[in-house]
Amino acid sequence: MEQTFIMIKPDGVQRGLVGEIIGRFEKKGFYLKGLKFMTVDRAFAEKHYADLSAKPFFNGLVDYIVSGPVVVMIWEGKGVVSTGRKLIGATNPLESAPGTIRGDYTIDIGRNVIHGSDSVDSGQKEKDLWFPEGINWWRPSQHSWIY
Ligand code: FUP
Repeated sequence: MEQTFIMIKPDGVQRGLVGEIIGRFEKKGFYLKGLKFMTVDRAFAEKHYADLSAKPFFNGLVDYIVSGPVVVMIWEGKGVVSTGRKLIGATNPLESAPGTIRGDYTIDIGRNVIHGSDSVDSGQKEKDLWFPEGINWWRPSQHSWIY
């Protein structure tokens, strides 16, 4: 089953948007398969955004990601990569449609609240980077006491 890596960035955590964001993914019907609250150092943030290292905004982007705790998650479900990106909205919040997370909660591209993998392949790479220990999750059917 398809999986994607989602990060609630430091501004999303500090502004109290964690529950709202998780709720949107849950209500859509995706499964939360992994979740951690963590801070990262510059080397780690640079690795995550390595593809953007030549961009003029790269250093500012790294400053932002290391500025406070982030919530990182693995979500699973049919079409979760592309539909997750639809829930998130366009990179520039001023161009994100109302009803999307960025469209509803932010106006600044440099403080755009959330990251989502842009392909199945990058989702796998980001999962390996952020969850090197793997994810430990079981289906409720294997544990009937959940019901
Ligand atoms: P996205 O996949 O929507 O997160 O967008 P990108 O991978 O293109 O960009 C990663 C992050 O870089 C964005 F979330 C915000 C930041 N960024 C800027 O700060 N300025 C820009 O002009 C473009 C991106």
